Amino acid sequence: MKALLVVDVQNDFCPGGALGIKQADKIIPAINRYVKIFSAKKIPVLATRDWHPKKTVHFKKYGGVWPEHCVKNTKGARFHPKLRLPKKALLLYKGMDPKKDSYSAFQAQDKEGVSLAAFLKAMGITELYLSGLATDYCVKFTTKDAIKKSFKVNILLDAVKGVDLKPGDSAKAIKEMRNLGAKSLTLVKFKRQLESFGNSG
Ligand code: VGL
Ligand code: ZN
Repeated sequence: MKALLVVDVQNDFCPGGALGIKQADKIIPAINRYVKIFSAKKIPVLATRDWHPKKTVHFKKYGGVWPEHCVKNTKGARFHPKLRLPKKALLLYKGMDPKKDSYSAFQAQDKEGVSLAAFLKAMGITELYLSGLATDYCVKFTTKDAIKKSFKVNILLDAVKGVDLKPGDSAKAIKEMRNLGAKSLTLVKFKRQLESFGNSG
């Protein structure tokens, strides 16, 4: 069984946001296309949001590396208005702990505190398709955790974008993920694979 993971497609990570990633909004049409395809195949779609308290060591002001961003319940923390998620999408939150950075979606949980891993287990999911922001942080750390937990991972190259605090970080992250065993693909290749997808994923 497969699932599509949409990572942190939030206003603050897009141009104009507090931690705006260059051209981050350009991947949203691709994400929407993947979402449509997966939904039509009845494959679960899960979406995470970076969801910080106002005061956290994740922010520069308190010793971290980032400007204040994605503070829970603010406009910056909302999904980008162009993102189209299915009504049934599972919504997860991460970064709530004021004492640490948490980048991986495996540190995310739903409103009731159910973790990503628990959801995936309950749904019998063993293979993930990753999209969203940022390639060199959440996507990378999620991939590492997923592979450690024996999930198959596919990076949707046309549906991710990185911060590149240092130039080349995203390219390096993709190399790293592929070395760990993640596959990478784009919509064209993905559509070719579709033939082999069953209704049950
Ligand atoms: C992230 C930077 C700051 C991420 C979160 O999850 O990719 N990146 N906070
Ligand atoms: Zn953050």
